[in-house]
Amino acid sequence: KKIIIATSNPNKAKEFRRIFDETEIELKTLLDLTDVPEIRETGESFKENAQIKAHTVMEKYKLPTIADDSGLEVDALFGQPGIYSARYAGDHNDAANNAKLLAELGGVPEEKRTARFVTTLVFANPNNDEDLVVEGEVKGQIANFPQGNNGFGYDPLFYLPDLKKTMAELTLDQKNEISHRGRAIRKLENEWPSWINW
Ligand code: ITT
Repeated sequence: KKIIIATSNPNKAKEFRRIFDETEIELKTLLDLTDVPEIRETGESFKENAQIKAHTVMEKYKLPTIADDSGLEVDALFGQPGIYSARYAGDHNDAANNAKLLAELGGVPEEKRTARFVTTLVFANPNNDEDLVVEGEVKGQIANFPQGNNGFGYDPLFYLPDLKKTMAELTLDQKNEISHRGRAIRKLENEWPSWINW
């Protein structure tokens, strides 16, 4: 059985693969497919954008499709960068995004640097009328400088006080255990087998 993960982000793909590894499902991402349709993320929420990605891809390939729309919400920035996380500093460039985030938070003291990562997963299937939608989040704070080489995006700046590490200092498995995406994927794993009409 095949499921498409409607992402072109290789790091997201890795996190999904690790978790679906123990099943007999064959995962394909947009990096494995040809003729990928243009996806216009014009929604106003993580859920709307995930729905757009899931449905654009499902319509094209007629296969069950999961999309992930995710981002970082920083309290001192009133929830920014939010749905604009990928392109916060212009083009999708993680280093520039992190530099911009640090600049925006210049002078903000530690106790006010609270933030959360959030993800919404939308599972769309040709034989189901309604999508399956789940969310996951993890709370942390924005560090004063980047630390760690694992993960992607804002991981080097996302500090987890309980672990005394940034997300980029965790292994892939450790990240999946506590991350917004790991949590959302586990909810999806519990719910999709009884939802899907193959
Ligand atoms: P796809 O749309 O192809 O899935 P994308 O990277 O453009 O890939 P989003 O539009 O959902 O995906 O943007 C998510 C951005 O939020 C991502 O590029 C990172 O900057 C940030 N982000 C999301 N999850 C993250 C994580 O686990 N660690 C670090 N940053 C993350």
